[in-house]
Amino acid sequence: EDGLNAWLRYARLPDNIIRQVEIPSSIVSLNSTETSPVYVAAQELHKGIKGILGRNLDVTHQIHNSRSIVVGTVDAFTTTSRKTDAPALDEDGFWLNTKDSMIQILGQNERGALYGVFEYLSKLAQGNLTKVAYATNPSASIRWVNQWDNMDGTIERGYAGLSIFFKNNTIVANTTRIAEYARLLASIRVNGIVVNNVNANPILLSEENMAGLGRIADAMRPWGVQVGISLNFASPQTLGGLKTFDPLDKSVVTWWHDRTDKLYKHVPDMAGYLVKANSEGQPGPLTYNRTLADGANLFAKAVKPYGGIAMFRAFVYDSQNLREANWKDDRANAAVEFFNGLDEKFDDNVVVQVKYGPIDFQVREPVSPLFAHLQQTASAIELQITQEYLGQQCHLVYLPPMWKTILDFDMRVDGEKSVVGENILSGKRFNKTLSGYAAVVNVGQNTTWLGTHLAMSNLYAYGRIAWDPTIDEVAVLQDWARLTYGLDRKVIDTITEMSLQSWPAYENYTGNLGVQTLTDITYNHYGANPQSMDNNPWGQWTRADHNSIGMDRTVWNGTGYSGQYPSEIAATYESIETTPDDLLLWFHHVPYTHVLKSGKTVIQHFYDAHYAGAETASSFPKKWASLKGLIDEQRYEEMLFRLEYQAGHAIVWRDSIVQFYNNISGIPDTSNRVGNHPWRIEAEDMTLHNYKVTGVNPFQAASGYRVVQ
Ligand code: BDP
Repeated sequence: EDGLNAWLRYARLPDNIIRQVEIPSSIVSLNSTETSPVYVAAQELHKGIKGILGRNLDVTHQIHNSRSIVVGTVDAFTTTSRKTDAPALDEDGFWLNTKDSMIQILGQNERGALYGVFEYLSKLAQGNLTKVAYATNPSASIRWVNQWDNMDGTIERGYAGLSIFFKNNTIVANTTRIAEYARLLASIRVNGIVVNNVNANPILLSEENMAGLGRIADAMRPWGVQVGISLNFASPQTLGGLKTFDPLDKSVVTWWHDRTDKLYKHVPDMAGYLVKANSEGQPGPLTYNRTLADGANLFAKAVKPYGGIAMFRAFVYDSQNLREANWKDDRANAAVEFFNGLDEKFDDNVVVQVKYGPIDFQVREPVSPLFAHLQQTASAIELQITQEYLGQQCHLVYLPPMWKTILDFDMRVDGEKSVVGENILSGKRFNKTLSGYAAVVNVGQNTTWLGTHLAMSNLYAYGRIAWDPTIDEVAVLQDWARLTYGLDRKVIDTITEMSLQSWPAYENYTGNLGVQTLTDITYNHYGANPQSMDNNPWGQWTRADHNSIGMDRTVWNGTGYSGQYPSEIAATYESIETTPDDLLLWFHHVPYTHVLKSGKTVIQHFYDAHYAGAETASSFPKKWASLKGLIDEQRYEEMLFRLEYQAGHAIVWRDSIVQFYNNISGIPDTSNRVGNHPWRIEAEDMTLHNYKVTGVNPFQAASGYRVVQ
């Protein structure tokens, strides 16, 4: 198995389970148009049942008898004069009733019916034969993914090969993989996708490419996935030849409206736009002294007549003006500062898309305080499935436990319960209709989609969590594991154990106590390079010196960031005593000898955590090896290769970090491991053919400062 089918393998159940399954003899799809989600849903049902049970059911479009599985919208069903107990559903919601001889899979809309079919098949594929009758509705209306695909076919921060969408500055001719991706997304109830990089190339708006977007949308529409695009703010100038891209200039407004009208001719149901402005060198409204709201509203107005939305990213910061020497400078402050005073200024179809933490997808961050400030403005959280700072799919890191630290966090806005997922992103806390989730996925042409098999649990879980952020991340993982690898108990237990250990282990051997991922910050964001985490122009600093470490973000003495939270939370973070250990260095600058709540010093915690993390990673290949013969050879071997690599790389991480801080602090490890490199085989001690021993930069990445080249 090469991974292409992901969790939709529809592998045949064992005979003893199949014998217990009672299933109607036909499928009725209440829509006979081949491109409709309901039609596609019935085909999927046919395919799934054939795979899982080996039964070949008829598909018809009329209900002839009650022994059938009926798929359609509630409306279409009731016009057949049949009765249903389905309660009133929200948009995209569905009703699943397997208790009666007629199985009802009914959606509020066609998309909902399709989701219901995937739910039914998922139960069947897991051998779950319990009869059920229930309705389920999404927590939020926006459940999107973002792709950072470039027009030349490369993918920014993509680790699974070239783009399935673009090649040579145009849209690919063959949309097969695009439709397959839409099917995967539909199965996890994702309803929108932005297909191109937020660092957008205006060429996407050429006549030819707009027509190409139409083909992408045609391939994804049957699966209920609406297409949107990222825009480059300067396009009226760079592509349109205008003198300006000032968002309030008449010719600019006309240009955007005209392009938008043309786009909607090709993609009548386009989801909308996504805009990265005034960040990391991208143009934006601030160039003309206009506000971010002026910029966002320009696009919102253009898509409004078509029901589209303008997603506007909160990831706005000015790296030119950040100075580490200035104790008060702090990139973490940027989003709230830039959006200050704008909450009432955005049009109602603008959605501000906010990264989960205030910096940039680090291994641990506190929740972005901006969620508490956007009370009138619609907002969505931005998560990252592509593991940019988290091992780039070469390391197993199951992300939902990390996402849960954000989604389950109660921001206590005005002293009231304001849990990020349940209350804020659901729109309930501030009475919003538009709100939700976006995740940067970056699948590529690799048959595994994300570059490696186990990384797919993150994509699967993302969709399920966006639908219901209160869902148990372990249960979701196990659903995914059964669908992907079958029902063997040992397989499920082993994958569960490894996955749940993976994020804590990664945090242990990369960056502890909220100090950020101590990676190479210059560009690639991969591998250990703690010294690059200071004096860089991106404002990702640890402020480490010979005696102390951490960013003082307090109001009384530091950058003032903790004051951006609602008062109860601000008070917690303001004081060292009440800040949890795992965010200590995010909020405070302390001596290496500072004693944590755990009783250890900061420096000893660094040492111990790094040895513990690497030890956990070294157990992964052994655990995986115990599954030999229980899963197919191809996926077994490919994953073993990655896990062995991770085990080795975790040692490099460990030794780099502990050596660096041992050097800079001069404080010995009480267990006397630093410098002794347990379990490490020194390459320079081996007999080398065609290799030479040489120096290395950063020095701490190798024991003895030497590597083999
Ligand atoms: C950073 C990435 C960069 C993205 C940027 C963004 O390193 O490639 O363009 O975020 O989100 O994490 O805009």
